[in-house]
Amino acid sequence: MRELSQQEINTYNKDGVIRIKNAVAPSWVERLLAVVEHQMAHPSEWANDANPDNKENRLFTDRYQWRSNQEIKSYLFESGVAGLAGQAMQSNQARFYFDHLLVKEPGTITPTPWHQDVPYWPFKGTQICSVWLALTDVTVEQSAMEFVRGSHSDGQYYMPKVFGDRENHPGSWAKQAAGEEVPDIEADRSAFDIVGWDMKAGDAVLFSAWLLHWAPGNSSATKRRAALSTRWLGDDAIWFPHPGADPTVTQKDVSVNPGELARDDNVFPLVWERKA
Ligand SMILES: O=C(O)CCC(=O)C(=O)O
Repeated sequence: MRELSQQEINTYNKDGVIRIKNAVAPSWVERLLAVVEHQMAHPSEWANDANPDNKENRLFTDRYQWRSNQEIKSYLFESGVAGLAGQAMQSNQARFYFDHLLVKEPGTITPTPWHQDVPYWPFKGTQICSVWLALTDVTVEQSAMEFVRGSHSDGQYYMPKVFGDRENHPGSWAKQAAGEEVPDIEADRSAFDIVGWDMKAGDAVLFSAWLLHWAPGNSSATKRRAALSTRWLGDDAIWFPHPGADPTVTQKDVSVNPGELARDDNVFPLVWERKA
C-alpha cells in the first residue's frame, strides 16, 4: 500500500493532479486487464461503444460494474487505491462512487473532450477525485491524459459534453445539464498551463473532479490504450442530483436527501478511513 508524501499532497492541493508511479501492485494490472477483455466481450447496460467489434478506431467505455464484478470490488477494497484518494483529498474517509473503464483501440481518432467531471455527477463539494490507473503503457500521443494545472480552484462549473458524436448516443443524458461552455483549449494550448505524463502500466494520475482534463485519440497503429478510473468522495461531498447528472445512481437509489452529505453506506461504501 503506497503512502503519499506531504509534498505529493501539497502538489495535489495546488495543481489538482499528481502522477503516482507504481500506484498499485503489478498483479492488479493483470487482473484488471482480464476485466477489460470480459467487459468488451460482455458490455453492460452502461457501456458506450463506438464501432463495436472493430480492431481499430474503437472507443469503448463501461462503468458502474463494482457491484457485480468481484475483481473490480477487490481492487477497490484491497489495492490501496482508496487510501491514495483519501490522503490526497486530506479527507478522513474515502467513499466509493463508481468505476469507469476507458479503452481506445489503435487508431482511435476520437479524443476524450476537455471537460470537468463534477458537473456530470450528482455531487458538490471540494473533496471529490478520481484515480485513473493505466493498464497499458501510454504516452500522451497514445491517449494519456492531460490537465489544466490549477483549474480546479478557479470556481468554474462547466457544462458537460457528450463523449463521441454519434446520434442517439448513450451519454446524451449529459445534454440536459447547465454550466459555462468549456473554453476551446486546443485552439490555443499556449494560453493554458497544460500538464500530462507518459505512464507505465500500474502508474496512476490522481486528480480533482473540478480539474479540466482530456485525453487525445490513440495514434498508435498497434497498441491498445486501457485504463480504469475510480471515483472517490471525501468528507465534504454533498448529494446534489441535477438534470444532466449520470443516471447510474439517482435519488431513488439513495437514502440521503439533496443537500446532505453523501454518507449512504450501501450506495457509496466507506472504503478507507484515516487511522486515529
Ligand atoms: O481515459 C480517458 O480517455 C478519459 C478519462 C477521464 O476523463 C476520466 O477518468 O475522468
